[in-house]
Amino acid sequence: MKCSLEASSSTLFGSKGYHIVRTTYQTKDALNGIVGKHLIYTYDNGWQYEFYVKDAHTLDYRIHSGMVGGRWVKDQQVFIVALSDHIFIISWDEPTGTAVSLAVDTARRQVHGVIFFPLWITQTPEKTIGYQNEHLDLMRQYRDAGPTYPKQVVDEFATIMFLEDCGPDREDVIDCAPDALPAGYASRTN
Ligand code: FER
Repeated sequence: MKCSLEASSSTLFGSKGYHIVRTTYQTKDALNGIVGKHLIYTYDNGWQYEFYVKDAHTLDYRIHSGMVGGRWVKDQQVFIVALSDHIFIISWDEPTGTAVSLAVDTARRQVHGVIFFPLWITQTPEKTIGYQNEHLDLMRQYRDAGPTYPKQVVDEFATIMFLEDCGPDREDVIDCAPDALPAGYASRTN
């Protein structure tokens, strides 16, 4: 694994909406095993999720069931690192204030997710359901209004039921609400 392509401290605000500092970087090739992948997976608590890695820092996703089932998002900016050629960590902070870190093992077809929900989502999850991209300012208002604490930390394993390589930069992989999909879409296995 190639590391330390660039060893510098970088600070940026702006498009990501928050503040990230990282000291070392991997080469883009390190992410070849995850960019373009499309996964449908089910957590051990029964929650079913789907994501598509559109490029090395962009995720589209749908939530089929669970506390915020019905929620879907395009162009979430994320941080992806490789731990091996088939193990990746994808982490991000949502406009809602939910923070997520997913460890994805494409060879063993396993995910481990840690989701840190602010208290307002646990209390009123329905506020976050739907197509987030049309309500980004509202989500930030809810986030800033809180309450944030105590957070609900969901620490769960999931099994990848469906995995395909769509290649990068596609807008048609995730482009409608979960309930607009054809019957059986999310229960496919391969
Ligand atoms: C996941 C767990 C949580 C995931 C997304 C989330 C795309 C996001 C949750 C939220 O913002 O409510 O596995 O995959």
